[in-house]
Amino acid sequence: MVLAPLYSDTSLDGFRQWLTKEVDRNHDGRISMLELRSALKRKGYNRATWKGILGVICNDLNHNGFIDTEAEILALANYAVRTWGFTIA
Ligand SMILES: [Ca+2]
Repeated sequence: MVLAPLYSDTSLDGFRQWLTKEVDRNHDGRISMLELRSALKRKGYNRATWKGILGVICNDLNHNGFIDTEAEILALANYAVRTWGFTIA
C-alpha cells in the first residue's frame, strides 16, 4: 500500500492545481471546509477536520464561507506553508 505524501512540495501553480483537481471535488470553483478537510485527510494529515475548518475560517477574507477569490487562494497558500508544512516555491 502506498500512502500519499504527508507534506506537499510544490509551486504556486501546483498548489492551484491541487485546489482545482483534488480539493474542489464538486467543481464549483470554490473550496469549502468539508472539501479541504477531505483533501487533507487523503494526504494523511491527522486532525484534518480542524485543519479544514481553520484553513477556511482563517483565509476566508470576505467571510462568505468559502475560499474562492484570488486573494483567498494566496492567503491559503501562505497558510499552508506556515501551518501545514507545505513547501511552495
Ligand atoms: Ca470567501
